[in-house]
Amino acid sequence: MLREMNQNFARPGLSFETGNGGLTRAVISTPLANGEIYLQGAHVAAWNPVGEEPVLWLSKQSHFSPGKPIRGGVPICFPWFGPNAEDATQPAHGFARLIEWQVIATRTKADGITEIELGTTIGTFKLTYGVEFGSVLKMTLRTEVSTQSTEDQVFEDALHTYLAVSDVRSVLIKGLEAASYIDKVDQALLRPPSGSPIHFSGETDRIYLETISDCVLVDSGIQRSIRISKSGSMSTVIWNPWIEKSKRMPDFGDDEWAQMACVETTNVAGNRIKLLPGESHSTTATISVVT
Ligand code: TA6
Repeated sequence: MLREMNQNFARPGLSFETGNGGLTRAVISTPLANGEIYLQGAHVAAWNPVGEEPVLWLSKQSHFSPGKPIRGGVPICFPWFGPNAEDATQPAHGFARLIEWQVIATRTKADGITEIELGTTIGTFKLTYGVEFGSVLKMTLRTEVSTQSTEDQVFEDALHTYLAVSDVRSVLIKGLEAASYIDKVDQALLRPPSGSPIHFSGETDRIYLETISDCVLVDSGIQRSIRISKSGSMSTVIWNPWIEKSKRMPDFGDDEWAQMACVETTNVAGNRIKLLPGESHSTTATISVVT
């Protein structure tokens, strides 16, 4: 399988190999960037521009087994976010991150960016995911509703990006000062805009609504700022589990909470999406190191 995959899709700077847990991954190593993406969940597990420290965080205790989500990198949440509203027995964040996607194409673009395109089908939804590994990381999830569908379809999507930070207590996130948010740590209350950058001092789990803003994560501990730009996304989720929740997650080291912050590019809650048969929607997140 690997040999055939490399025959069909490998190219200079991109090859397929057996990764953690025996899962198949594409490894990218070019003059612009290094990266990894697992076929399971079409899960971007690593990315850094050449010369830069890792930008994505990955738990040292992550599962790497079929049907289980990888902890870190960029999980794809689809067709719902968080627990399933109708059926608590369904997997959190939907199926997209639990199944193996198919490689559709790989390309080296004129500017040296290496692109991989994967696809899968979930019910009446056809998903394609294009990831560009370059001096910036660009991820586009395209959702299309089959023309065979007899009714319109509603879904939530999220590119659930885990960013690596020096210490989350010395991080600020700018860009959401003017957005109202659902505070999942306080009874899911809807709170008004805070008017100031986000600072982490405890478990933080917020869904910012009706916002198209870029975010900038300022990490004063290593003098690095990371920009998270987006298109086709009306909500942004900010998450850090802090101490107690980290201890309750078997695939999350007890002390790892301080080294990560999630800035998630989403369409969730009141910003969920409705498509008619044959319609499509694309959600794009672009991650760049700005200093
Ligand atoms: O993105 C925030 C969140 O919805 C949190 O509530 C937390 O559950 C996190 O996602 C991780 O979810 P997971 O199912 O990957 O453990």
